[in-house]
Amino acid sequence: MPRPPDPGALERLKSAVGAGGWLEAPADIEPFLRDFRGLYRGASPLVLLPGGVDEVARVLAICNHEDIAVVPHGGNTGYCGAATPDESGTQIVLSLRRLNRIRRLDAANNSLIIEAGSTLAAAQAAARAAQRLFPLSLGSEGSAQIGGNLSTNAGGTAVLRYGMMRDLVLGLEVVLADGRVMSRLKSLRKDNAGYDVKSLFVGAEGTLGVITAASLKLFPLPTDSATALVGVKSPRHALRLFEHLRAAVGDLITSFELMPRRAVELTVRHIAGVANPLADAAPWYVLVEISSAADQGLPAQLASQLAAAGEAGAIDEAIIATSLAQAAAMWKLRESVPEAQRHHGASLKHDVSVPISAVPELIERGAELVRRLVPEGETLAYGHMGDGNLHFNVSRTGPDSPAFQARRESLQEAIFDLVGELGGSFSAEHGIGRLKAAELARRADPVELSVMRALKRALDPKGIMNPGKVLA
Ligand code: 2HG
Ligand code: ZN
Repeated sequence: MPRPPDPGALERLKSAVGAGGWLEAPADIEPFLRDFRGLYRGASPLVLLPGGVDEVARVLAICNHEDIAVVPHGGNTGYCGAATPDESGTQIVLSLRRLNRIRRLDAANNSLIIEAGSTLAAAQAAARAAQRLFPLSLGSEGSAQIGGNLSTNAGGTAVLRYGMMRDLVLGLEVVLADGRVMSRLKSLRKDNAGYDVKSLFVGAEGTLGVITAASLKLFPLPTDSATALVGVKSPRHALRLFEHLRAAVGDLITSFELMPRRAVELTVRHIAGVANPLADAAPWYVLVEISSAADQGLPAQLASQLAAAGEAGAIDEAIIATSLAQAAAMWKLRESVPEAQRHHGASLKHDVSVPISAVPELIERGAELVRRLVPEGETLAYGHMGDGNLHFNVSRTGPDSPAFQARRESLQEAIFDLVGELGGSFSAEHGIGRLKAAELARRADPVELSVMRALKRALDPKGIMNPGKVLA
């Protein structure tokens, strides 16, 4: 069991990272104590900012020896509180932000070795500079860090085509809880040398070790693409459109995002520079993008497929972006929905996934649950329909209130039960962190949970790595 660090241990930790590698003044450490959503406010005696993997290794060796709990910290954009220390004031925060070098880009091998504290945007830019694509794409990519993307197994808007972060990893460098460094940074598509150990650290949210660098997969840079905003009558119509496009253009679909009218209205109202390019207010909207690394006349293809979908009654209206700026404006409309929801008022959030065929049923039955259990709320279910991941959120106009928050548990229980019934997951792309740790303990398959606990004991026998997260 971790215990409070004594002054001597704190001094040893500071000298392990050297001058400029630690913070302890209350004003300096404040930003590390709050999570992005403001759900948690922790305390910590020390924030460490190691400058290299050797320093991370020294820090963990000391913490393991002294039984000091460590909370790895990336860009602090997570939704489940995984990067925030608890309230005890005994946990050390380990920020990876100084590990931000690009170690190697091999264009011929389509791979990039990059350190964990680099932002996702920096990884994308490095790939682009070499005429390659690193496809993970999220609203917070300017501040989210690669280590956090890996540790939460981040998803985003291109999962349908390229997969989640786990699918984009070729190798990892990880510092284990006892300070040993696992250097498994090979950039191979085929490597069957034993168990897939690196995969354990993806989605582990810093509970098994600290990821310090990764070898990531790159792809050809798309040179042809088409983006459209489509108005549809219902999620069932959106599903018909999806099936139509899948049959017509197959794997060229990169993104297929669903939004209700209310989400579009709130975004136009609250976010400067956002407009709805469609003439009529549709009940639901789909943002679809198709792309290819070979010139295939995609705008014309998308136009003719949308026309066919219109004739078949799947869609009501559509506009295809005629410039990169117009496509970017459509993306801004979609990516600003969470911020618009924040401006609008309090919200109850559920990051869930179901098979795409069950998305309409989830929305219909979920909205019914909201009407029954949260009469003062309104459903705002939007997200990555193409991969079955919805942010089934409930908004309340105006400030938060104890009455609204008091509905949280019963609604969450009902939504997660519904998701389970539909063969889905109560945690799709935002992770478990502290927020959903109790749910995982209740909802995971008991045998799978016992395997997770056995892995935790094996890799972190003293329980110093991010205690209270994932496995409560
Ligand atoms: C998105 O898809 C993000 O925009 C955030 O995952 C979702 O705020 C949310 O609920
Ligand atoms: Zn999302």
